[in-house]
Amino acid sequence: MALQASFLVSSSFSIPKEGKCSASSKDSSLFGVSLSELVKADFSSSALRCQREFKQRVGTVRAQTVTTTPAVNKTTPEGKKTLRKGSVVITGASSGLGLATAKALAETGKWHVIMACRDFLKAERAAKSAGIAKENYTIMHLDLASLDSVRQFVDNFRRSGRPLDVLVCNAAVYLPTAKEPTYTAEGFELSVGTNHLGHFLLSRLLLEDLNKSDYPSKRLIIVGSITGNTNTLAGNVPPKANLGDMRGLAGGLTGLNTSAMIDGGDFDGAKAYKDSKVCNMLTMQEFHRRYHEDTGITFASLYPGCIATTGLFREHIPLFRLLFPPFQKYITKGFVSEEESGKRLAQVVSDPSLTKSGVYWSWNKDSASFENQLSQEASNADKARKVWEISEKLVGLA
Ligand code: LMG
Ligand code: NDP
Ligand code: PMR
Repeated sequence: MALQASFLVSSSFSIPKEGKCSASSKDSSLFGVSLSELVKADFSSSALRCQREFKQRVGTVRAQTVTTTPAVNKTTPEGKKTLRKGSVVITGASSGLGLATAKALAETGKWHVIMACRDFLKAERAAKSAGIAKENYTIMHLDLASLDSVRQFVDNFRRSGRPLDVLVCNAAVYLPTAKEPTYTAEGFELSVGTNHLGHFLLSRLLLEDLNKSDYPSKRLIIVGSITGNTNTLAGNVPPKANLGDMRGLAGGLTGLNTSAMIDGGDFDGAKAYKDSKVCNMLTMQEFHRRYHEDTGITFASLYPGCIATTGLFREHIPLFRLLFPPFQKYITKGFVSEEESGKRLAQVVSDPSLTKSGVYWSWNKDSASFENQLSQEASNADKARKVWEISEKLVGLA
């Protein structure tokens, strides 16, 4: 229903082709140093330090035989090698950005999409109504609000025998009107538990599978957002993201003896969402620092534009849902259609020119991609390490 409603909304307005990213849509050189330079300068020593750890944890994978179809498996009569179909897992592909990305990739005929969704029937209906051809997708159950379900998904995926070439962590919940926190199966506040911790466990486990793939460009993508970045106007709309000293996260976000919020403050659903997006962007960078050099995997995040018609706003008050799309279209001009956002994320999945790791991608008003600058907090290496270390304890990896 939410999906149909959002399609109705989007088709009843004229949709501009390009999204504009407001304050953030400036070149990253605005701040003098590009993100890539920062990454090189700050992270080379920690990358070396982490190589050892990586070899201990993941290195054994290399010794195993790869049983999947070789990536380059056909030779055309002209002697050109062709690539097998890529295999991409997209979480939350039953609506919005995830569905649009699945459609964009499937339509190229070069990708098989594993739609990792919590509601099988909804996903099946969504795939059908989006017109995705049967042979181009598989739906597999994944509820990110349960760590058991994440582990079960990983087992099922491995049993399917498919290679993993790209993982897209896209699913999210946004609970702006909630007065009290709600919780995941393990008792973590639901927004951070789903958007960050569920994806954290999933991507840590599937790193091994990505590493096994012989696909020429392997990628792990975590969807971020402008609203988690306080170096933009949108990121300064209260409540602002702020992880503080992470005392709430360290306490497990239980809302019992500790706060349900990462910074230990009072519960605020909109802030919890924005904090979760900061965690997503920090996690991407920590992956990059720890594993890029050794694995060659590209780690990336992005802000796809303001897709004001998606199910993300389903919990917001009706007046907001009514006014938000025209506000973004005509006033901020940050609006982007679901279709356009899907093309953007599909680019980050498969475009041969977007292989750089450690990057937060955005698009300018002509829909051209550029490396954007993250806020101070969302690019703080110490915070990234701390989020990583606390999160691995919470999800049972350490
Ligand atoms: C808080 O709400 C929540 O309480 C909190 O829980 C959390 O969710 C947080 O950050 C998330 O939000 C704040 C929100 C609540 O209020 C706002 O921030 C107001 C902005 C909402 C965005 C919609 C703006 C709508 C502007 C209307 C423009 C329509 C334009 C069409 C134009 C076409 C022209 C060519 O508030 C709401 O959710 C309800 C929204 C109430 C709207 C109040 C309207 C004030 C409008 C002032 C703008 C004037 C613009 C005039 C435009 C005229 C153009 C000619
Ligand atoms: P939607 O609500 O349309 O899509 C979110 C998806 O996540 C749905 O498929 C939903 O499943 C799924 N999901 C929610 N909870 C779980 C769970 N526990 N387990 C598995 N899947 C779950 O929102 P969007 O498409 O807008 O959001 C996609 C991503 O884009 C999010 O990461 C969001 O933060 C990001 N983003 C969105 C922006 C926007 O303007 N909309 C802007 C910037 C970033 P179900 O269909 O079953 O509800
Ligand atoms: Mg925001 C100036 C540009 C701009 C952009 C690109 C966004 C994106 N927003 C902008 C501006 C403003 N917003 C302004 C000036 C206001 C005050 C009127 C405003 C308000 C606002 C609200 C209440 N905006 C919101 C909300 C939400 O509830 C959304 C949110 O914060 O979700 C966490 C939201 C968003 N604005 C955006 C984007 C992309 C969102 C969705 C957030 C996300 O998915 O991360």
